[in-house]
Amino acid sequence: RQLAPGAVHIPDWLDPDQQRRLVGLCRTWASGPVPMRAVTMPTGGVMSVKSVSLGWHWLPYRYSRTADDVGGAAVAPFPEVLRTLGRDAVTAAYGEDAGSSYEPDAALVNYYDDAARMGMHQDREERTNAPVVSLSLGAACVFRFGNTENRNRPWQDVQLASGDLFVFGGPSRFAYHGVLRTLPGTAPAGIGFEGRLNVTLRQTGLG
Ligand code: MD5
Ligand code: FE
Repeated sequence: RQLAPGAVHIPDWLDPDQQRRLVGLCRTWASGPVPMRAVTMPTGGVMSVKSVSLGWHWLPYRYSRTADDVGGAAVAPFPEVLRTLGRDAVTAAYGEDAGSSYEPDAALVNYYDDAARMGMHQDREERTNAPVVSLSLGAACVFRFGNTENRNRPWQDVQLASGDLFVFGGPSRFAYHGVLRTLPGTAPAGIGFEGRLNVTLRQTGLG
């Protein structure tokens, strides 16, 4: 479950009930003040993943308090329930001391349909090296965990399934990573969702 120093995968961390509740929350967040949308990159390409942010609005390659690329509405506040979940997640991965000092202030909810993927990239918009917490819901995916140097080999391909926790911290915080494909039809029955959702929690270090 440790893929590399600081990269900890805990399969099935959320029980079915927690998964179903988090899916419900994602639905609520997706219809908040800022609509879930596909981000347009500075190159003009449109991401196949749709996303919505809480706390801070992510856009390439910065965070803002307002949705500057989609109407300018104020971003919904970062919910307390995710602060608690984030601290529990970091505790599960690294222990109490790390968990109790984790102060996430931004969440990114990514929605993948059957065709969506995410190219290899680093998450570098944050001004801290606090861990990123990743929670997967619904359909499984093939996730590529790369190295810190470039988007090429070496990498490790792992399946992330509904309820899985992945924490990326320490030397793995700025590793390249991406989502090769989702695995349609693999969402657990009773979760109320067929696609893939990923919720990431971040500590931006912004005021
Ligand atoms: C996803 N999301 O499945 C992934 C999970 C994103 C994104 O990549 O930027 O929204 S988060 C994976 C991640 C985050 C931070 C660091 C590392 C991986 N890493 O060092 O490998 O939608
Ligand atoms: Fe990322």
